Amino acid sequence: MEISALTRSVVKRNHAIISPDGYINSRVPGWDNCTVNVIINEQMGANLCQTLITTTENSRLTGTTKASQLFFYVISGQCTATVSGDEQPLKTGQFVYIPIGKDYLIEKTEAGTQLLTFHKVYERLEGYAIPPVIFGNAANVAAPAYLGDPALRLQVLLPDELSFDMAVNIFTYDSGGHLPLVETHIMEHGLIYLQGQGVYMLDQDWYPIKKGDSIWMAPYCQQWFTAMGKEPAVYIYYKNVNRFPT
Ligand code: UGY
Ligand code: MN
Repeated sequence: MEISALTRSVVKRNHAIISPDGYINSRVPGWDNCTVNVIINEQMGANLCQTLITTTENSRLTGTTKASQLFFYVISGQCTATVSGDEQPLKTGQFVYIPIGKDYLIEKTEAGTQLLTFHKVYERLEGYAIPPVIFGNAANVAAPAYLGDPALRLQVLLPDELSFDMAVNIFTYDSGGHLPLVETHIMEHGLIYLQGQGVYMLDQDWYPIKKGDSIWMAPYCQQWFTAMGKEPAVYIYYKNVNRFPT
């Protein structure tokens, strides 16, 4: 029998690991007939929000983005997304970016569909328009080697333009591939593992990580990862970008 007093989740001042064994559901107004786990949030000390939604066959998620822009990514399953009247099917690996001030509706959900969301308060940049709605598919995004290492591939899902203040990227590491340096940076991350396993170093602590685990890294949380096991390790992550450091 498993001992229920154990977990791999940790919540510290500048990083957290949230593994599914610790999930407790939240009820979110407007997001009906689904299970919502709020994984990263300002209550934790973060400046972003990350949730994981698991649908039934008649889930309906509706609302209007206000201060925060919203990014939905289909981890598995399918649904449709309607933003400002434009309805598009979304299957595994597809996503929609919803800027501020837009009505959205997610419906026609296959039972058990898993949706990831990232939310960030949008910071306007003088002289630049608010970004448009973007529907996309990770399968169609180039995966160049990261810093010249073919064992690491980085896909950039949102346009690399100054009007965007958040990036969402997919990082793939072949088994044995690792970050080439310990990153120490002002940008914050939220992420979830889509596949594989490995070991993450966060602020000089070492953690085994696998598919389904999420991580929050505050600004300046030191970070390094190595992939291990029989398949590549893949995570999708958020990063705040492109604004003047105050
Ligand atoms: O974009 C990044 O900062 C990325 N290389 N960090 C990470 O994967 N922990
Ligand atoms: Mn980083």
